[in-house]
Amino acid sequence: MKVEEAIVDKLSRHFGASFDEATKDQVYKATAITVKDILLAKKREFKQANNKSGGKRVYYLCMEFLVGRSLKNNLYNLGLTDVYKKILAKHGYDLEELYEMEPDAGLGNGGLGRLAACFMDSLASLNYPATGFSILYEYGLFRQKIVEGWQIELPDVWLPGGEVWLSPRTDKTFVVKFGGRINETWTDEGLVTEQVDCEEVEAVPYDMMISGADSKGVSVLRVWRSRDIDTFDMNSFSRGDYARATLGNNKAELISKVLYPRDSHYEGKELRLKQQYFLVSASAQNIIADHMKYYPTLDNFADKVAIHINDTHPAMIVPELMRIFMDEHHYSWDDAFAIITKTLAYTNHTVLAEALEKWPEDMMMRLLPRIYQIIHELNERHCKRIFDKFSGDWNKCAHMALISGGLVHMANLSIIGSHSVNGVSELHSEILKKSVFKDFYDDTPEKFTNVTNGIAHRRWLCQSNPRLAALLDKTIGGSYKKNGPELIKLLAFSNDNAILDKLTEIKAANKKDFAELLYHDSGIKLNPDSVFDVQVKRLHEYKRQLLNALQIIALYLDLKDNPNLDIVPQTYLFAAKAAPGYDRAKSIIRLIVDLGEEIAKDPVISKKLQVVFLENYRVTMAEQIMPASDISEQISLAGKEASGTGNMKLMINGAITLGTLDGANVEISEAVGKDNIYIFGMTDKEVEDRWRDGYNPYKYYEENHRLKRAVDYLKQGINGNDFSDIHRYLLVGDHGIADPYMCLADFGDYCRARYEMLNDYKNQREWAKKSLVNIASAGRFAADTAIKKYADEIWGIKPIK
Ligand code: B1H
Repeated sequence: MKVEEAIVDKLSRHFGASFDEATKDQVYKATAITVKDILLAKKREFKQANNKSGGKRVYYLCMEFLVGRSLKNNLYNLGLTDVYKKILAKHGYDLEELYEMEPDAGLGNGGLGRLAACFMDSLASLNYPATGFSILYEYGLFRQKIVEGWQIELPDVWLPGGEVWLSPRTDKTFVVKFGGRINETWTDEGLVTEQVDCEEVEAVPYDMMISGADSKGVSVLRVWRSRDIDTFDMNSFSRGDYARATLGNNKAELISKVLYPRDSHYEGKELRLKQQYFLVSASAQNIIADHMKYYPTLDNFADKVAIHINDTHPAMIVPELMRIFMDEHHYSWDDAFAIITKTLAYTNHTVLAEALEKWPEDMMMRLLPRIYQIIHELNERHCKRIFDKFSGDWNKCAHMALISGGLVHMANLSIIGSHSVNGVSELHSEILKKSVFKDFYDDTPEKFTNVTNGIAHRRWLCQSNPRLAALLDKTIGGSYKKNGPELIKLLAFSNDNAILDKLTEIKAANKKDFAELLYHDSGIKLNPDSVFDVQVKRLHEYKRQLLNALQIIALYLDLKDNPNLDIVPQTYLFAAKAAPGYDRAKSIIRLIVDLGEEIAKDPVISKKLQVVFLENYRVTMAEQIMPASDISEQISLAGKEASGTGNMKLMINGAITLGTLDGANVEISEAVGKDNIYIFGMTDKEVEDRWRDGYNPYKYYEENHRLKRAVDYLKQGINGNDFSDIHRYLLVGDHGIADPYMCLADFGDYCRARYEMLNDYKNQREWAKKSLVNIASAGRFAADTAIKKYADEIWGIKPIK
C-alpha cells in the first residue's frame, strides 16, 4: 500500500475519521502506525536473513532506555522524511508539527539510558542483530516543574501517545517467581529443584522497533510489563461479591509502574530488587526459549548468544541463567558456569561509591530464594579459588567476595559471571583497573578492557542540526553519515573563511531559533547576540553546577562594582533534574533560579549577564539546545564522571568545551588539541593527593577574594532567600567533610580558563575555526565506533549480509 493510502486507512480504521475530520493527534497516531507497519515488515526480513545465516545475536539488558521521540528518528533512518512531508502537506499538515504531538519516551534517567538508546540505533544501522531488554514503565522519569525555585515532580504520563510505537506480544509471556521456598526432591531423573508457595507474576512483552539508517537492520527493544496472573477471584465471585472478584490485588502490576528516578545512586528498595529480577528472569527465559527454537541443546549457547549486562542492575542474569541451565536443563554446575561466563559481558558506568549496588542478604534470601542459593554457592567456590591462588590473602577474599558484611555485591557478581568487563572512557577504565576493581584485575587482567561511549550522530547532528548537516553535505559530502570519522575531512576547510563565516551564521540562526522557541514556550527572552554557555545534565554534586553558580556570582558582584565593565554579554543556560530525595541538589537548583531572578532585576547588568534555568530537561529539549550552544560546561571533579555523552553531543554541534580532565573530556581534548578546548582544574591524581594531604577549602576561600566574596554572598540572601546552608556545606561541612567535590580548589583555574575563552570568543573567525575543529574531530565519538568495538572484541557478532 502506498503511504498516503495507508495513512487514510489507519485514520479510518482506528479513528473512524478522514483527513478532514481527524484531529492533529489522530493524524500523528495514524502516521506513526503506518511507520510501525513499515518497521515490522523490515524487521521480519531482517530476522529471516539472520535465521538463515545462523549468526549470533546480542541481547542488551538495561533497566533504562531513554528513547525520546520515535517518529522523526524512524522516518529519517528509513529515508522517508520527504515522502511523508509531502503527503502530509497535501492534506494541510506540517510534519514538524506532528513531531510535536509525540511525548518523549522517558524510560531512563540520563546518560546511561540514552547511551542504550543510541546503541540500539547503531546496531540497526550497522546490520547487527540485536534485542534490547528493559521494563515498560507506565510512568517514565518524572516531569519537572519549578515553583518559586523549588523542583516539583509530576508523573510522566507518556503512554497515551507513546503507546503507538509498542507492539504487544501477548502470545509470548513468561512467568516470574518471587518468594516461597525451595523444594528439592530426588526422582528417577535426578534431583528436582522447585520454587513453591511463591508469588507468580506474568511478564508481558511489548516490542518497540528502531530502524537503522540506510541499512537492512532493525533493532527490537522488548520491554516487559508486569501483570497479575490471576486477577479473577473465584471465591469472591461465588459469594456474589462481583466487584471484589474482578479487582485482583494489583500487586504484581506495581513492578512495572514507575522508573526509579535516582541517577548514579543505588536505592535499596525491595520493589527495585523485584524490578531487576523481573527484567532478568523474563529476558533470560525469552533468550533461552528463542535458542531452543532453533537448536536442540544449550551446548552451543555461547556461540549463538551474547548477553550484555549494562551496569550491575541486571547482574542477577548470572544466577538466573545458572538456575535455568541446572534446574531446567540439567547441566552440571561447571558446564553451566563455563557456557554462561562465555556468554556474558559487563559494562561498569560509575565509580561513585554510593552507586555501587549491594543488596541485603536477607532481602534477597526471602524474595529470591533460589537466586540467593546460587549466589551463595558461587561465592563459596569463588572465595576458595581466590584464597588458594593468593596464598590465603584474607583481605583479597573479603574485597572480592560476592557476599560479605550481610550484603550481596552486585559488581563482584557481574565480574565473576562475565568474560569481559569494560569502563566507558579511557580514564574510567584505567581507574577501574588500578583502584575500584584492582583485585579482580590482578586475578584476571585479560577480562578488562575499554570501550569509550559514543552518540548516535545521525540523531544528534543530522536530525537536530539540519543547517549544519546541510553545510557538511555540501562541503565534504554525505558519507560521514554512515561513517562518522569521515567528519575529519572538514579539517581541510579550517582556513576557508567562507566556511568559517557560514558556521558562525548557522550558530547564530540556531541560537535565534532556540530563543524564539523558549519565548514561545515559557515567555523567557534570551539575547541571541550573547554567548550561550550551557550546562545541561542531571543535577549532582560531583557534576558541580555549584562551581558554575559561584563563578557567576563572582562575575555578578564584579559587575555590581563596575557596571561598565567591558565583557562579552553572557547567557547561562542550565537544565537539570534532581532526584526527588536529593535535597542538596534541589537547593542548588533553587540557588540558580534565585540568582537568575536577582540578576534580572538589575536593568544594566542584566544586559550583560543572564542566567536561565530551563524546566523539565529531557531528550527533546537536548536536541533543541545542543545546536544553539557556544560553550559546553563539562566541569565535574576529575575522576568522578565515568564518561559523559553530553560533552560529545555539544562538541559535534560545534560548541567548545570548558572542562576538567575527566571522563571522555580527556579524549575530546586529545582529539581537538589544546588550542580548541579549555581545560582547567586538578587531574584525578591531583585530586587524590589533595585528599591525602588533607583538603582545606578555607585556604582557597581566604586566598582568593573574588571567591570569598562569592561564597559569602550566599549568606546574604539572594532574591530574598537564604543560602547559608550551601555556605556551610562549602566551608564547614554540613554532614561530614566541607566542600566534598572541591569546588573551591578548582575555582581560580576555572575563572582563568573562562576568561581566556571569552577573550577568544571576541574573534569570531578564530572561534569558528575552533568550532570547526571540534565538529571535524567528533566522528570518533560516533556510537557506531563503539558498537563496532563491542561487536568485534566483546560480543563476537557479525553484521548480517
Ligand atoms: C551513569 C549511572 C546510573 N553511571 C544507577 N551510572 C542508576 C547508576 O537508577 N540507577 O540506579 C542510574 C544511572 N549512570 C552514567 O553513564 C555516567 O555517570 C556517565 O558518565 C556516563 O556517560 C553514562 C553512560 O555510560
